[in-house]
Amino acid sequence: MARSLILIALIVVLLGGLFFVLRPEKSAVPRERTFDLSIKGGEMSPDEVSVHEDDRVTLHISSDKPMEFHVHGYDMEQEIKPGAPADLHFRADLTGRFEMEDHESERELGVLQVRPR
Ligand SMILES: [Cu+2]
Repeated sequence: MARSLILIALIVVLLGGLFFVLRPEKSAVPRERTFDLSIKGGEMSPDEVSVHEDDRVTLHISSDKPMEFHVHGYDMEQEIKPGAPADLHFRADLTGRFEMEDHESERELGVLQVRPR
């Protein structure tokens, strides 16, 4: 009885290990990624967004002041007003590091990092 329990436990551990070893690389398949970006007093939190090439990205942006959110490289702009968060949707088809900036204050807020797949 004890022996078969040990055997079952061993098999469970082995299968668990196999699952870990054989599971697909997390970055192998494009994913849906959503980030909540909050801008307060000219600082954005988080100030870095990191995704993989071809991920489908949603930036949900809120700000305590009216602003013009700009993602360089992708050249997307979005007006944000206090109390009215807005979303930016895009496919991360350009790799590299891109500045995110407030054109209202011409302030760098953070960086979008897109890693090659
Ligand atoms: Cu800009």
